[in-house]
Formats: sequence, C-alpha cells, structure tokens
Amino acid sequence: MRKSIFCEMVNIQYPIIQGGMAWVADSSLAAAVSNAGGLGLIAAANAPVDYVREEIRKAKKLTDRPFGVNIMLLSDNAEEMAHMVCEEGVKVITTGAGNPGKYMEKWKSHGIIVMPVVPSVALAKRMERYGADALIVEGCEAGGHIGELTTMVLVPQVVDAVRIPVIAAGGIGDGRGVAAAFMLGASGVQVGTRFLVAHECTIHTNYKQRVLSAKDIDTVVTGRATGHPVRSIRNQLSRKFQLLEKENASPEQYEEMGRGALRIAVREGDVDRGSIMAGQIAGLIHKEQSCREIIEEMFAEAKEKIDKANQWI
Ligand code: TUI
Repeated sequence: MRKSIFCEMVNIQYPIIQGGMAWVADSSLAAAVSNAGGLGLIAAANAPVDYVREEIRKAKKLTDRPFGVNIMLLSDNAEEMAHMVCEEGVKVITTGAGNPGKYMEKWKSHGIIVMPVVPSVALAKRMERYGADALIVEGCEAGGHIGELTTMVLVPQVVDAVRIPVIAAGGIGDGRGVAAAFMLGASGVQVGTRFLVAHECTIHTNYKQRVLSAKDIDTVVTGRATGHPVRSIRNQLSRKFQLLEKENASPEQYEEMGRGALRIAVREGDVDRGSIMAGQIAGLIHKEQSCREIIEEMFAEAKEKIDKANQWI
C-alpha cells in the first residue's frame, strides 16, 4: 500500500484521524489510535490549560508516534490553549466550532500542521488562503456541534474548491464509509463515534451502552436557535431542550441547561440528565473493540469494497 499525501504529511500509516471529542479524547484514546497507525487527538475542549498540557505529556509517554490536539474555538480559554500547544511542541492541530484565522501565523511559524474543521465551501477556501495544510470537512451526520450540510454533498464541493488535502468526517463508521469518502475525493477520514466504544476509550460504560444500543433514528439535533446546533442521542435532556425550543427560550436558558451536561454523561454515566453526543452512524455500531481492531477492520473492508465496485464500474 502506498502512503497517501495526507499520511506523508503527518507521518502515519492509515489515513484516519480520531475525532477530537470533548471530555472523551484523552491521552489514553489518542495514544491507542496513534499506536495503531492512525492519528490520535487530545481534545482541549473547555478543559483547563494545565490539564490539557498534562494529557499531552502523558500521550508522549504512551506513544512515540505523531498525535495532535483539537482546539475548540468557542472555549473561553481557546487563546491560552493556542499558545500552550506551541510551548509543548505539539506537531498537529485541528480546530472546531469556529474560525482559527488569528492563530494560524503563530502555529505555522512553529512548524505545526494545521487542519481546521470546516462546515462550508466558503470557510474551506478562507482556511486554505490562511495557510491550512489540510481540511477536515465535516457533515451534519456527525455528533456534537455541527453545520448544515451532509458529508455526501459537502466533501466533493470542497474538494473542487481547494488544492489542499480534504479529510471527510461525519457519518463514517466502517469500511464502506471509508471507501465512499475516497470516492468523494477525500484523502482520509475522521472518525469519532466508533471510537467512543473502543476499549481504550475511558468514558463511562453507560455512555458506551447508549451508543451500542442506538438505532438509526435515535440521534436528534438541539440548540439550532442558539446558533450552535448539537447532535446527541435522544434522552431526557434532549427532550427538555426540545421543549425549550418550542417555548422560544433565551440563549441563557439553553446555556444553563447545557452547562456540564456532556461531562456528567461522559464521566459520571448520567445518561438521563447528561448530553450523549454521538453521530448518526451510532446505529451501525454494535461491538466494543480495540483501536487497532477498529482501524485494521475499517481499512481491510474499504479495500474489499473498492475492489468489488471495480468489477461493476
Ligand atoms: O466542533 C465540533 N464538534 C463539537 S465542539 C463541541 S463542544 C460544544 N458544546 C456545546 C455547544 C457548542 C460546542 C461538541 N462538538 N466539530 C467541528 C465543527 N466545527 N463542526 C462545525 C464546525 C464549525 C462551525 C462554524 C467550524 C467553523 C465554523 O465557523 C463559523 C465562523 O466563525 O466562520
């Protein structure tokens, strides 16, 4: 197997990034994905800067392979986080939930590979102009904070609009999804939801069980009115959010209900009052595996599907 441009760029074996899932993507998960030949990510999310710094140091002890950090730009400490990753010698940065333009020059001057998540062609073009090395193009099948367009329509439009490599994200959970992403012109994939049930993923077992038992229609999008729509598995909290929407609640009311909701689901296993962020592909995920099994199975299946399609097309 020849290495793709994207694999050469970040020096990994398989063109797969593990999603930078808030409260989930820690040094254990990131190192396991990197050790299996993908690119693991540590999520900075809303965590304290020194906590993320420690996670980076732990990951360096757990793997000698490349890994990255995802910076969530809606966070109050995004700016401080943006500087800390330079101090810690992080090699790869992905960003989410905003425009990282103001940090690009600094990151590039530190030789960091920067891959913003984009939900539109316009932002993709802007990020390319700012010097992004690759783009993670995320469709609204994804879990967590999402844009408007599906992976199927967004990826080929961005591929046509930019010259840098495109990584497809949103709705990819097995080898068929990987094969489809490559057919759309992507150079790699980002996968979140399937890694939620990895052995090395340290989230509460109640959260894993909800992902494993989810059916196709079990995720919902709430918070559209706030400008920050979020996809999660339907539960008591998502129903409360839907009621708020009906009542045209204020952004403050949403914020109050949402505060700490992801943490209590992920860490305490409160899957009634907590937010169970996951993508629509959860309905396809039925077993817990190691990160290595997940990655090897996905790429073996992708190869098989592409070979098979070759007979007919
Ligand atoms: O960021 C994500 N997924 C996330 S972040 C998160 S934490 C959170 N919790 C509650 C509310 C909001 C955030 C949970 N899941 N994915 C990457 C992603 N980025 N999806 C969409 C975007 C995005 C949206 C708008 C990227 C850029 C953007 O730009 C707007 C602008 O300023 O131009």
